[in-house]
Amino acid sequence: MALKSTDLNPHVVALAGGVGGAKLAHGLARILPSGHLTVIVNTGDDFAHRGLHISPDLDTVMYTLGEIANPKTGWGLDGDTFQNFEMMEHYGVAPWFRLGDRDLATHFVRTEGLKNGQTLTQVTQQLSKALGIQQSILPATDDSCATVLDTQEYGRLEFQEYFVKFRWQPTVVGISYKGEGEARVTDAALESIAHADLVVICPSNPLLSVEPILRLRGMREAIQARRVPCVALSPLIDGKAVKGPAAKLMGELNLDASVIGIATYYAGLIDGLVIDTADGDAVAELRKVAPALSLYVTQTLMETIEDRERLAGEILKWDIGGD
Ligand code: FO1
Repeated sequence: MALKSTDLNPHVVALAGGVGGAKLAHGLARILPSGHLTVIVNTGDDFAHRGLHISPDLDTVMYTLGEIANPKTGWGLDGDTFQNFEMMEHYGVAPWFRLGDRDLATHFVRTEGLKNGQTLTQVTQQLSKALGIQQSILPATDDSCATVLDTQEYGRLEFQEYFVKFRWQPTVVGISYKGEGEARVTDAALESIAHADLVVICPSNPLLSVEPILRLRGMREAIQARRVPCVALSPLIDGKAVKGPAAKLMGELNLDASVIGIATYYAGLIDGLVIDTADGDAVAELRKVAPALSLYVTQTLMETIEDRERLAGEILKWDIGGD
């Protein structure tokens, strides 16, 4: 099913998590007119740290769309300083989670807003508006839905302990999505899907960034009810993650860390899968395991802003199901 040809400027809903997802969302933001892109963001990485409510994926998407993200790390603010952090070290209490001096303002405003009864959706709108961002950035839920990892070495770890403190090295034997079944998709997120012409699952970690969104009550049904194309981009190229633990984690959980594994993971939800040219030789195998899945082979590594725009443009022009 192709995008309705009348949709010269479709309404796109992108599901995104960390750095990789934010890059594609940025490419879509740069080529779609304002008001045509909604980014629904994972909040399973959120945690309370030194009294602050931290929402890393919301901040990464916000800073990336605002073109003020640190280009080297993908998270935090470009050009930020860490004097607060150095003073903490001076006191001998340096935390393992580095918060930049300007980045702190985001956490202060968010924590204050939530304490004053605002929802995470409202605070995110306030922050992104102040940053001049045209697109709608929505937390997938306003309820808490922390992702917890069961590890061989340390037992249960909160997401940021696993990801940052232990640099995602522990061996994961299980993942639980706290709030699963209770945490609800926000009305704003459901509304955006109800008006979508295309749903894009960004090249984020399927287990850590996308699954927490899909597990929310009502999300899968909302996507499937729409009967508009839903496409995913593989976060793996030639069996490796561009960044982060996706391949390692899939291996630890006995999933096939390849485009075949990604197609299988999203089976029943997606109509199309975008894979890198490095995985072109997997097309025959993909046609066998997922005959109804449309495939698009292109360069999916996004190293420049032009890469992000090109890839986003190819997805919008793709006649899904036409292949
Ligand atoms: N990632 C790190 O590897 N080290 C950090 O010290 C760190 C601090 C940090 C502060 C604010 C923020 O929004 C993100 C931060 N991240 C850091 C990245 C974050 O852990 C990940 O981007 C996501 O949670 C996973 O996608």
